[in-house]
Amino acid sequence: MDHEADAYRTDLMTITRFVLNEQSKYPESRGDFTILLSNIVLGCKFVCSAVNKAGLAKLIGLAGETNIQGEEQKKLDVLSNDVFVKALVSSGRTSVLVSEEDEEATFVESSKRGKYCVVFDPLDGSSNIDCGVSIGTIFGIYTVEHSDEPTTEDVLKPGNEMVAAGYCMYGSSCMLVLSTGTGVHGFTLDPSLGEFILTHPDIKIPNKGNIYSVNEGNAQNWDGPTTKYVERCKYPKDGSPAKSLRYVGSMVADVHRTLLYGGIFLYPADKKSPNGKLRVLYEVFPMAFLMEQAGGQAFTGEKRALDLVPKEIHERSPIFLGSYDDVEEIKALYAAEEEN
Ligand code: AFP
Repeated sequence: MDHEADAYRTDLMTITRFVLNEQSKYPESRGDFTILLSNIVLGCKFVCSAVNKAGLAKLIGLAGETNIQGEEQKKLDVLSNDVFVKALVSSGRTSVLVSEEDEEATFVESSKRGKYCVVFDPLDGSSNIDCGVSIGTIFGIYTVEHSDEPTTEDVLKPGNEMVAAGYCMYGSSCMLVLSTGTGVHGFTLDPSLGEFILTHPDIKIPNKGNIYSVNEGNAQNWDGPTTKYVERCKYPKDGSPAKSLRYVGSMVADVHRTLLYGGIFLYPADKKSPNGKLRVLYEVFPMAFLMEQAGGQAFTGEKRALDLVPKEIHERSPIFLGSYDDVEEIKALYAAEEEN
């Protein structure tokens, strides 16, 4: 056994250390956010372990329930939702929870209430579970106005009021990407330690990328600007090389790649789904928050994504997010269409 190397590992920047360091910059802080985050981290570790064991534990398969989006729930979705709801409530730091899996918001009982609201998709990309493709948890955190009387209004706020957002990707490695409003940082789970270690400090998305990511099967129903944009990706007019297409169909995986390599992820409106598919509170907002914090942009086809004000907790919105210059291009196409 290499004791010297082992001792060196205790010097690593774990996510808990990282958040405690951040907290120490705010002398008035009482550690509530650190406690909340450590409960989210616990939930992620639990789901990661369940995802890894899914085949073994025969967790895969339908649980016989249908969620409010009309999708069949898989056992892992049900489990992940239970894991996060319990972890968040028991943190004693939350008042309102909104989960993709629950039709109504959950209001935490008064004895366990705290000053935060958490919106989350406990297991996004669940149609990819059975074939072992990367899936993930997405979350966003707000502060509550009056923790003695929380209401749905506490989460029906624009994304620019989020205090933190992140996702955990259960892939070839388990990675948690987090922003508390001061940049984006990536932590990889070291399974032997059970700790998330800072492996990707201060992630910055390249200003321009050579990958576009979209479900092209919907192309016949797209609007003009999206059609034009994708056409340009394939047949650039300025003589630059065509962009590559990559699409997993699991938002966490597609956005993670976009964040690290640059490029653009699109889930536009189409004739069949005029509001697109992705949910504002727990898909669009957290990913838009991370993109902006990494130096990219997120646009809905009408406005900056984080300026949307949702009216319902499960509202959807079209979304174009990624490298700054790539999003600028699609914004210009929408602006041109408006002028005509
Ligand atoms: P599932 O959870 O049903 O697999 O949906 C995943 C998702 O919400 C998001 O993660 C993907 O980006 C998007 O839907 C993929 O949608 P399409 O299958 O329509 O391309």
